[in-house]
This record gives sequence, structure tokens and C-alpha cells, in this order.
Amino acid sequence: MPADSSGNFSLLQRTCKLVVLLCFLHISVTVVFYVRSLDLRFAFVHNHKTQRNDTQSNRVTRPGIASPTEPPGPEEEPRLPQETEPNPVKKLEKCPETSPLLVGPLRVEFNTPVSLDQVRRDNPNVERGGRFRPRDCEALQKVAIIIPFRKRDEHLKFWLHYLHPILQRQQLDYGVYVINQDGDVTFNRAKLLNIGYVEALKEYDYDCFVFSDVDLIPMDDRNTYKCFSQPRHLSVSMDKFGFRLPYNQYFGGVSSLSKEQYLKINGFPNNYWGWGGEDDDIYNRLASKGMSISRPSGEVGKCRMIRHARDKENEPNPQRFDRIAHTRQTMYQDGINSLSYRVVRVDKLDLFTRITVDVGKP
Ligand code: UDH
Ligand code: NGS
Repeated sequence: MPADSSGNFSLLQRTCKLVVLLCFLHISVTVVFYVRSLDLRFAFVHNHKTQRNDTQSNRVTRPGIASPTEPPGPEEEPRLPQETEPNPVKKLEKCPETSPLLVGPLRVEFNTPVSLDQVRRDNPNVERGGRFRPRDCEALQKVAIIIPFRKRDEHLKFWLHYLHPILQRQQLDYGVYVINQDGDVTFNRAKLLNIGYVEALKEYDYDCFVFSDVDLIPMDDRNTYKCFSQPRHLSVSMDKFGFRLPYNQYFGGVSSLSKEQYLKINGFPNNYWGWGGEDDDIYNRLASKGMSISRPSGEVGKCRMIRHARDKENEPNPQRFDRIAHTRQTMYQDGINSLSYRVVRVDKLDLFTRITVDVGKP
């Protein structure tokens, strides 16, 4: 082979090698860029998907934020908004003056025993401590119901059985307070009522106080357990008095006073130990302040008393006649301004709050 043709061949060979090298370099660069672009695309899709899920979960957990363009995926369980966040506070309208839930006359009897478990099951909307307020409207009054009490558990079961459904139908914002006199000294009904007033107000801003004996059950739910422009006597036609008032000034059994009315008379007397006269003293206080007694009609005010024997340590008080003759002189020293007692224990039970108190002695 001539010398110049072998030189040409080696030049061609080197050029070819360079071209192959360049091609390889090009392909490598292309592959690297291609793989990187795949990564980016995957990452973009992934992020995008996560974002969508976030948006959708926002939509279900936060009722205020809607995403009209993104319907939930078929695999998603629809969840109710209140599962994750309480409903925004809704301003309720006031309840009507007369509750539309009232049914009128009721059958009341005490032959069938009542179990507290059953009363609990019958009243699922009553909250711990015996509290209730209507769900759909704002109650017109906040009512504390005060029951003077000692060793009357059977009566209390009937009371809870009949009254909780009635009070709920009356659309009241209410709480039930059983003021339980500790020990065995002489019973003092009016002092227990004063204590109930003070203790209930420690818990909630009540504006109305209903004072009810444990053994009195209304026979008509139109007899609303609330307050009126004048102090109210609610147990106006009791079966034991032949469904009429025993006397015009009678203010015993069940009555209601607004906070204002109660304070105007310095509350109730604290020194009526034993049976009788304390309700007449309260009547005297109201009359001395120029208040009159408001009452439902005899028909609406019908009620039954659970028959029972006289309680131990609640004998008729021999001083009662003398005391009621002097109400106008004593009422400013004896009342809410002179009340002293000791709370022994407070039990928040399912259907009522029981406050056991040491009332002292005569
Ligand atoms: N109370 C008790 N325990 C007692 C005494 C009274 O819980 O030991 C409460 C109870 O809420 C009662 C209220 O206080 O309803 C008034 O009691 P009270 O003895 O003045 O009136 P009540 O109408 O009885 O219960 C009247 C006398 C009954 C005599 C019956 C004779 N047959
Ligand atoms: C009067 C009592 C009241 C009592 C009313 C009804 O005589 O406290 O009877 O009693 N007044 C006096 O004793 C001064 S009842 O038949 O319900 O036991 O509320």
C-alpha cells in the first residue's frame, strides 16, 4: 500500500471514532435529560394529587370552605361536618310565649312504681345535674326548680318521672335542685328553699325560681313552671283539698318568684322549724311589699299529692301562729341576708343535682 493512501485511511478511522464518541455522548445526555424529566413529571403529578386531597379534606372538615369544582372521589366516605368541628354558634330565635308542645290535661297516678333507670331512658335530653334547655329556640326564662327534701326518695322518683317531660314540653331552660337536709334535727322547709336559691345561682344565671314540694304533681302541662309579673302560686287546686284553695292566702305547695320578687322580700324566713306557717309568712312578706298573687285557673292548676304519713322530726311548730303575726317586723332581719348553713356534699346526678346541707338547729 502506498504511503499517502495509508495516511488517508488512518485519518478516516480517527474521524469515524470521533463521530461515534460524539453520538454516544449525545445519546447519554439525551437519556439523562429524559430520565430527569420523567422524575419531575412524577413529582408534579404526586404533588398535584396530594394538594387535591388536602383541598377535599378541607372541604369536608370545614363547612365554611366550599370547593364547587371538585366533587369528592367515589372512594371517599362522606363525613358529617359536626364530626370534626362543632357547628358554628347559631343564634336561636326566642321560644314562643305559649309552647306548641303542650298537650293539656295529664293522667297522674302513683300505683305503678317508677324506676330511675326508666326515667333516665325516657328523658335522654336531660343533662347531668337535671339540666335542660330547648334545642330549637331560646327559652324565655332560666328556671331553677328547688325541692326541699329529706328521706322522700319514692316521691322524688314520681316527681322526676312526671315533671321532666312536662318541663321540657314547656320549653324552659331549667335545672332541678334537691336540697337535702342532713341529719335528723327538726325539718326546716323555708330555710332549705333559701339555700336552694343561693346554691342554684352559684351555678347558672337563673332569673326565675320555682319552689316545689316533692309530693306535688301537676295534672296539666299548661300550668307553666315559670315566673310572672307577680309572684305565682301554682298548686291552686289540689286533690287533697277537693281541687280548690283551702284559703285565699294559701301560698304552700308549689310557687314561683322571679329573682327580683324574691329579693324584694328578703327571701324566706329561716326560723320556722317543723311543720306549718312558713308559707303564710312568705305570703305576708309579699303582701307587705304590695305584691299580689298570680294564679292559673282552677282547671289548669289541678294537681295531685302523693299520700303519706307525717314525717319524723317535722311535728307542727307550736310557735308558728306567733311568728306569722309578726312577719312585717321580722322579715328584714330574718331572710336571705341572715342565711347561714354548710354544704355537706353536692351530687351531680343524671336527673337532678342533690345538695346535702347542714341547716343547724332550732
Ligand atoms: N319534706 C321532706 N321530708 C320531710 C319533711 C318534708 O322531704 O321529712 C319536704 C317535702 O318536699 C314535702 C315538703 O317538705 O313535700 C313539705 O312538707 P310538709 O310536711 O310541710 O307537707 P306535706 O304536704 O305533709 O308533705 C303535710 C302533713 C302530712 C300529714 C299527713 C297525715 N295524714
Ligand atoms: C295551714 C298552715 C300552712 C299549711 C296549710 C296547708 O294551716 O302552713 O295549712 O297544710 N298554716 C299554719 O299552720 C299557720 S296542709 O294541709 O297542706 O298540710 O301549708
